Amino acid sequence: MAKLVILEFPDERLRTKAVEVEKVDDEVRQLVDDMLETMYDASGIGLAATQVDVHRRVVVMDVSDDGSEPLVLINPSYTPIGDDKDFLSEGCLSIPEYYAEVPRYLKVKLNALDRNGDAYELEADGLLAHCIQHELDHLEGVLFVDYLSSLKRNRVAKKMQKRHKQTQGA
Ligand code: GNR
Ligand code: NI
Repeated sequence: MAKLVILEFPDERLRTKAVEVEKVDDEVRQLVDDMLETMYDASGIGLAATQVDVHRRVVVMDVSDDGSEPLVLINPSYTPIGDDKDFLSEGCLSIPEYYAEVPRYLKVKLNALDRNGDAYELEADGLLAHCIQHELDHLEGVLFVDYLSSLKRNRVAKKMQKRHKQTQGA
């Protein structure tokens, strides 16, 4: 297994739209394992392949308290169950140390393939529902700051650029 590098906003590569996985083979499973290792290491509850600069429709998640329930989503899609939305404070491993309330569907039905390429379906609400919508946005090149005003988004971009300069010692 290998830990992967997570791209950070406003890196333009985060805007890439991911393509469908045609076959769930060992190479895809290796990517899944590396993404799980990267997500757990960063203490995240989800990670989309886009964030590690791989533009294929692969997501890993674990919303359990103790990191014991890994979920693998290949070629995922969701449909809202009902029209209700709620706000929840979201963070993103690609936008470190920034949190904002984002509206998401309260309940969704997820369809995806697992690591064996078998299709499954699951109904989600609460944090899991938020996370599914957040991760699927990544595969489309969308970030949660896109739901904020451009004033706020630009402020966050500036803050991140400053942070990058500091961490690179420039
Ligand atoms: O770790 C994460 N926490 C989180 C909290 C609320 C809603 C979504 C998330 S996902 C995020 C990890 C991440 O950046 N996934 O893309
Ligand atoms: Ni994210």
